[in-house]
Amino acid sequence: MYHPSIQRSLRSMFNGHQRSIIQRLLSSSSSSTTTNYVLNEPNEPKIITNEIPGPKSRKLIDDLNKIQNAGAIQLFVDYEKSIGNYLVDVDGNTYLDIYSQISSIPLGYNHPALIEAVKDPKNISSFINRPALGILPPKTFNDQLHSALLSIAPKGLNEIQTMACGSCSVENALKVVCFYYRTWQRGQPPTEEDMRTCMTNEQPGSPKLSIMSFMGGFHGRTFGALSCTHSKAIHKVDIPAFDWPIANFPRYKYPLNDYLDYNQREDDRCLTMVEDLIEKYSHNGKPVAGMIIEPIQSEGGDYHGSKYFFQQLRKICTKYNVAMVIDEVQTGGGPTGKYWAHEHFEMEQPPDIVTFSKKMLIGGFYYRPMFRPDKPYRIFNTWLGDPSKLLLLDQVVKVVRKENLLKRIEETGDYLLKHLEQIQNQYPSILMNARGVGTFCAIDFSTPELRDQAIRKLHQNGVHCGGSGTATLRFRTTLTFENRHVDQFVERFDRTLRSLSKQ
Ligand code: PSZ
Repeated sequence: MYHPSIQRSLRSMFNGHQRSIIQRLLSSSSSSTTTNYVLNEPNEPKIITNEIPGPKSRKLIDDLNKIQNAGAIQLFVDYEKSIGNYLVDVDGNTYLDIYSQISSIPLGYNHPALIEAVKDPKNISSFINRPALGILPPKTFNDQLHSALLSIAPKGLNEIQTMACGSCSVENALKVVCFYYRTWQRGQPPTEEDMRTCMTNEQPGSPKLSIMSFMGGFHGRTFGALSCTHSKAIHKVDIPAFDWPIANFPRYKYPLNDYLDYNQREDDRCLTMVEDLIEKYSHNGKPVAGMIIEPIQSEGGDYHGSKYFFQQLRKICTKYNVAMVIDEVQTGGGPTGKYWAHEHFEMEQPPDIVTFSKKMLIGGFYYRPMFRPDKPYRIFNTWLGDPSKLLLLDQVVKVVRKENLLKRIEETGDYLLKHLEQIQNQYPSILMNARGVGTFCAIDFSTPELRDQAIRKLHQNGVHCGGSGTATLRFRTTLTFENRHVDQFVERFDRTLRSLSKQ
């Protein structure tokens, strides 16, 4: 039981408005053990300002711009009023949100299951005492890891390391790859000479190893991750980069069934390049210790790789002892209809490491037991994540299981893709290449300008959305996205396209 003063502060934790929202959400949701939660969503989007951003957003953007570069800010948001798949901005505009904070909101805004977790008095200490997880984890930590993370682990990846964000997960996964590779090369732990030379960034302690990545990939903006990122120049310019091999990721022609031969040759071209680069870098004294790859290139423009491509890639990695790191930061957590997009590929062996963040609410990576670092403190930082996020993730995983949301995402995704295909047939000079798995869908515009205009008009028509690559509209929905949301999108997309084609 909590000390009376903590109980008092608990009672006063929410102001009147917040209490009424929570009351409303909870009263409309039934108990979590019997029926599903009901999201008290608005009926449809509603835009009330003449321009977007509206005047209140614009004022806040101007004010923020006085103290930082606020050029990327689109809107200021009222997160208290946003519910489920609807985002409400400070001007009172309500948007259907198909972007969900760059794919990072699993169940929608203010989901009652998460509010319950925050309200539960026994969770308070988790929210206010953020521990240094690597040295002083809370008594509940092991149970949390099992229940929130290991219960949904990709097959064969039985160990887990938490982190704070996606880039941090990638950086540390790449370090694990290098530990493993050097230990394998040497056949023993680091020697005295390794320990001495690493201090001045010299060989052999700081070895000449490389990590393969793919053109068009995105893995984060920190130094190591940025060397593996090849989506946009503005991410990389002015930053020193490692000389690491960059292979091509397939670029298919759609519809896939009309271009089977072409696409097969494209797979083989990229696979040959991968093997050639592994051999070239090995001859040049920078052996490839690992490769990092997204199951679907997400930032880079929603480029998919086939089952065959990934199955062959896994074989190549095994052949050359190259660790296969699959970056599921954007694809993981359910939007493809499976927790892990790479599971669609049915590779004969699992990847060696899988990184995650975004919809998982906490960052981190799963790894095969042989990749466990040999010594403590080799993978370490102050927070190593945040157990309060594990509490929330645990609720998410329970809701997904109970409400069968992955199955529903698969169905909603089929419905969405069918509509995208219909729309592209209606506007063949503007739209092409509708594609996707689950609701992780995308469609290309004939030019970047048209795509950008469409996004602006969609905002005005009440859809919050974003692009990927240069001319692509991407779908990054929550896991509670349903057919009726698709219908609302389709109606507004059609209106948008009609006005574009009249220009
Ligand atoms: O512009 C940016 O920095 C963006 S926009 C979307 C992302 C980053 N995604 C992050 C991301 C990702 O999609 C993949 C596949 N890997 C790593 C990352 C990095 O995650 P964060 O942003 O959490 O560091």
